[in-house]
Amino acid sequence: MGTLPKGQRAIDDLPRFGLLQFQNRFPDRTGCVAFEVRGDVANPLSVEARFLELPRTKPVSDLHCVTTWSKCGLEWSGVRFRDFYEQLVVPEVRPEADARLVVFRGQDGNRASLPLEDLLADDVLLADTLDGQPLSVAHGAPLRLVAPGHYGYKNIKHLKAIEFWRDARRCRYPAPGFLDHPRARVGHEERAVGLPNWLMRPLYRLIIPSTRWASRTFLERHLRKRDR
Ligand SMILES: Nc1nc2c(c(=O)[nH]1)N[C@H]1C(S)=C(S)[C@@H](COP(=O)(O)O)O[C@H]1N2
Ligand SMILES: [Mo]
Repeated sequence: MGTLPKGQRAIDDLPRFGLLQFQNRFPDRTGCVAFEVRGDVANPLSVEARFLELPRTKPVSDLHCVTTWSKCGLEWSGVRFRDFYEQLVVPEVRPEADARLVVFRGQDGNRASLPLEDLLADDVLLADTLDGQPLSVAHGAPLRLVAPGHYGYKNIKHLKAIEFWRDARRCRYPAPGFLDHPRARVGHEERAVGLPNWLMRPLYRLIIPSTRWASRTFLERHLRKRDR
């Protein structure tokens, strides 16, 4: 077994996880991949079938939540963000040269931003399957970002839009700003802005059990209603 990044602890399951205000919100459209590409761009585009023409890859990676849990060895598949950017975004959507801040928006209202340079790394994926199955509602149907080098909260699920902006103020994180590190690199333990990790780790650990419980309870209720 490899060693985990600093401050992380391995768990055996993959919980549905996230900020309290999104735990009772669910995607309307989960059947097939469909999202908007827009921002400071020449030609905004709705992507559906075009996604299926992009080259696919099947990486294994670890998911590191900023609250300190890590789930190792997740088998995703999908399209490398870099291939999506180079083969579809650059030639067709044509972002302005300095539009290098990328915002991801989920159908549940959650959102996050990352610098374009971080997203062009080899291991960043737009994933539509986990363990060989289409993504579940719990884990991001129909499409999610998988950026293993960045804390979980940057890995937006249920993607409905990917935006390329010049200005970082385009994305207001749905929690106090100091909890949104502009890069949130796991390897540099960029957990919060201006607060030390010795403080953030135990505070975050406290909220894991209640978040797990609430996320699961809301999901079960949603699936029962949906399947009735
Ligand atoms: N749309 C959306 N994406 C999201 C979240 C969310 O609540 N909504 N939670 C984030 C957080 S905090 C984490 S740790 C991971 C958890 O992914 P999982 O629920 O598949 O385990 O998703 C991230 N992406
Ligand atoms: Mo998280």
